[in-house]
Amino acid sequence: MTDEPNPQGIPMLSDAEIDSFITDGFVRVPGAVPRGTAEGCRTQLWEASGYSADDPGSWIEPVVRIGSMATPAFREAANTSELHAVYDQLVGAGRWRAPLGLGTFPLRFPSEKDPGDDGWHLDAGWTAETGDYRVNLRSRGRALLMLFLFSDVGPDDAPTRIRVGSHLDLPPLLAPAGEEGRPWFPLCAEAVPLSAHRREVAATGEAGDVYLCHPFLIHAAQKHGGDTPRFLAQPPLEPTDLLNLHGPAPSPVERAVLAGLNPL
Ligand SMILES: O=C(O)CCC(=O)C(=O)O
Repeated sequence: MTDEPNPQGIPMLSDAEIDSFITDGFVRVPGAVPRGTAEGCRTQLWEASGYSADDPGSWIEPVVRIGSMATPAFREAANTSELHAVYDQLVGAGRWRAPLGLGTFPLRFPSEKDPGDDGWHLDAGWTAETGDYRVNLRSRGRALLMLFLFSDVGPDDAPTRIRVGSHLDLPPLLAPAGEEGRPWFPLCAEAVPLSAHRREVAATGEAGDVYLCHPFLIHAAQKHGGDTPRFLAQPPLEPTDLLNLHGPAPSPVERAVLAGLNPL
């Protein structure tokens, strides 16, 4: 984050961080959620999981998924002034909806078992009337993919894997499909091998860190080989409208889509 806060005294992303969001597809905001708030959220997630933090014998499955949480602690976590400032920087002021809570939460526990949900993918934008998940070039339904860390996540604690720059591979696949977009499953089947050459990084960090990712970023879960259960939320940031790819001042999310369409 830059040393120069905005006029309200809130830290902002530096120009270099915005440039790396455009080329890499993500930026980490350390301490975006105060540690005490993140710890309070984690306590509520333990209660919702049915497992006990003090009893590893109760951690039976490698992954427990919690749908959504909208208690004051989670609303606060999603809406810190620092995050609002960064949502403005990446998506545009007035172009996103303040989250009413957070979810979903894949909670990952140390285990020898295969979690069964660790395939590479991008997240879908919206659900069509037919029930199928879809994605379009103007990213209907999703302004960002966000990864909220609610536990300290080291390299062995099942950090989400990210293919750096993979969001740039999607626009040429989506452009011919126009506003209707493409069904999510066959889109992943095409995009995942295309991005296989991309460098891989792990979304490690501390409880309270948040990764803000381009909506087209290819990512994957992984098996937990460490000791500390990994607590994470992976919500979308909802847009107020579709991306505008012909405007005079494209946002960083839009600039990345344009970069994918017109590589240098
Ligand atoms: O658990 C993770 O690290 C990521 C999970 C994920 O990408 C998903 O469930 O869509």
